[in-house]
Amino acid sequence: MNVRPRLIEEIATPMTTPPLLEQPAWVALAAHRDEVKSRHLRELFDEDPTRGLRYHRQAVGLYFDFSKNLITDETLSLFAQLVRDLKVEQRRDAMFAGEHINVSQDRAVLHVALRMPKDRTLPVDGVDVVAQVHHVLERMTTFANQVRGGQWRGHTGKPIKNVVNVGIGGSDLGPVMAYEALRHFSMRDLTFRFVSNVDATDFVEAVYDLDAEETLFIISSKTFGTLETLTNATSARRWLVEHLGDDTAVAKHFVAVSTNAEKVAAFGIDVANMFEFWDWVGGRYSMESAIGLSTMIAIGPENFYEMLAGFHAMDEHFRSAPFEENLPMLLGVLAVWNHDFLGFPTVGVMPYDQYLHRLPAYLQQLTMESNGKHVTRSGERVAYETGPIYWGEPGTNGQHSFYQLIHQGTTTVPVDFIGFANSLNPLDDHHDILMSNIFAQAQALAFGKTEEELRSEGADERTVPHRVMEGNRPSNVILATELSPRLLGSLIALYEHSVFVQGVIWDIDSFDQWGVELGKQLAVTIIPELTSDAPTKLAHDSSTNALITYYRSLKENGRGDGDF
Ligand code: G6Q
Repeated sequence: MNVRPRLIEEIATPMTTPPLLEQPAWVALAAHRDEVKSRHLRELFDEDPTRGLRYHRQAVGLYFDFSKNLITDETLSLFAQLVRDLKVEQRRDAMFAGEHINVSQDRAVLHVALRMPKDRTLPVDGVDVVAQVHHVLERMTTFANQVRGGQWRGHTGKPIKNVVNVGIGGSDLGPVMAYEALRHFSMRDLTFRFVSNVDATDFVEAVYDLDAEETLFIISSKTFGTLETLTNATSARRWLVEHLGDDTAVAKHFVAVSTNAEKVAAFGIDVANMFEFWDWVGGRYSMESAIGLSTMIAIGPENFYEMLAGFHAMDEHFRSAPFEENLPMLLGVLAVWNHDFLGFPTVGVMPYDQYLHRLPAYLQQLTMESNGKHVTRSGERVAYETGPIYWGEPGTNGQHSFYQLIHQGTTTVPVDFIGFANSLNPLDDHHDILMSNIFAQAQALAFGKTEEELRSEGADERTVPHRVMEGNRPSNVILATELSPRLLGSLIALYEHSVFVQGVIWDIDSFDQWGVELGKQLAVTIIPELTSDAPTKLAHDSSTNALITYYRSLKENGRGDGDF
């Protein structure tokens, strides 16, 4: 497959299709919403006893039940039309073909190439990216095996026992989420730590009990220019050199993961110890690239390849299944339905699996950094809601705190419940208790509890209004056999592609992140103003001026009573 990358103008201005709000299917969905909004999930389930089965799909090891959404067959067929009219499938194919669909950065978006099998080829701009990917995977494999096998020795000859990933955002959340998720498969005599925050506490606590002689730092940064990561990496280098008393120790204790060999070398890491990736891998889509080096060391190359196979299986499903059977398409359009048509501003992601406790944070970046955009691909202000807020906590913990609002608050929160048939740590009846809560919570959210039911249960009349659960609150349930590297890959790819589908519908660039870039620049101008010898006259707004001045005086005299 060899494609001519389309010119940026060709992609950014596909004005053969009318804007979203004028799309006939969108207009029809808006009218349809008014009908559906008056319905209750109780009625919809009563009218169709097969609903729970009809609105479920199975693919790539996942059972996806979306029956407890406020939808009918018409909702799905209107979305099928919308997806067709907006050429979502063609845009998907353009991504897989390496076209520059990240329009504002004029880049291909090819995380799907990171998990293509070795026998595939994908020439982009004349280079086979699959061959590049596998070349790096092989280098990672050799290195991971050396560390795991104790052949990679530190400066004093001791094998590595501790691996510290230093990175932030996409260079941290994937590695930490994957390590936690797959800890069961990890090599238990290695210790893994993840340092992301520029708050020194993060670094100091991470290395507090580590022996420098046995510690390997993986400096993960796509650009190798991110202030937080470079600050932490510099502190890590100083810590190591202080402990080992020799500058040359860096060679055996630091490796880099980056796209920027020059900056890696300038930092003092031998590029022979650099694992490469490419500008067509977005940070939040990079956990299965070399950014996953810590994951590979933890779970071993074989399991890492299994994870890649899981990603790839979902890629193939997304690429080939018709809309009606396509899990990412369905998850994506349901998110648009709940957000744009029913007006629900957030999505709760509740994994009922302790190993997935960092999944909500990971998905928060994936979804909100991708689809938190206010202009279309051609730069027009959008006239509709784009990305919802994602948040969540593992069950059952959340049930004892914020689920109250989900059940009885005035805001509706659609929930994605994620659970497994088998526990990796079977212990008495823990797992059935855990899973009974998914089923019960989804049921209670959908069907609620009426006054009549409460009275028939003998509830004290005064408490009846307080105990009523209106129900009609949507949820998805995603079930799988058990958490495994392969399953994790498929689950992440499901969300990645669902984000893609939403982004195409909203006609936004899901693959840039100018808001994050802004954050990287803003602090830099203020840093020099926080030192005691900086000029006292500041040129910001009055609030920022006062805050900086107060901070400086508090820092200098401990009382904050300086002249501000
Ligand atoms: C991800 C974002 C962002 C990025 C970090 C770290 O999609 O671009 O979270 O991953 O800002 O950037 P570096 O990897 O370049 O240090």
